[in-house]
Amino acid sequence: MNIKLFPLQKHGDDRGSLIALEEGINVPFTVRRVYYMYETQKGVRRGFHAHKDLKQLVIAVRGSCRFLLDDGQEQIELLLDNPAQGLLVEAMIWREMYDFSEDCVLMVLADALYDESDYIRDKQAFLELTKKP
Ligand code: T46
Repeated sequence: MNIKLFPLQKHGDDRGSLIALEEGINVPFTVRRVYYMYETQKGVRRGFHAHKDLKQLVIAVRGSCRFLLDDGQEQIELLLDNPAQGLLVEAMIWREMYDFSEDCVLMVLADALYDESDYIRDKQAFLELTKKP
């Protein structure tokens, strides 16, 4: 599956921790947009879409949540619970996010501006598009 979960270098000292996100170094694309979700309510499931082209790096900067990722052939579930871990999600991956902790802040770096026409929100259409001949 076209995703990657990788460690982010932590600069820690007795004052605390710091992580730098740098284009071309640990962010493998040009960052055109950053957004974050927080105060996600208990029991909420978000996402339910894939992107035609968008590439994103997702980091749980605080708290935790689970991801269901599906490329049309296989599904995997991941727990994001570490601000020193990045989840790179390429295009054409169906995603759902759930089990948000109360304090979860999920930050996302994206390689394009917001564009509703890049979303595939119909699971059946997504499965058709990703079906192997
Ligand atoms: C994704 C997952 C991980 C904007 O106006 N600008 C933005 O940049 C974004 C991301 C959203 N919005 C608006 C569109 C909706 O009215 O904010 C509202 C909530 O967005 P959405 O329902 O798409 O949120 P999620 O959590 O289902 O999905 C988001 C991203 O949209 C998506 O690209 O991969 O987080």
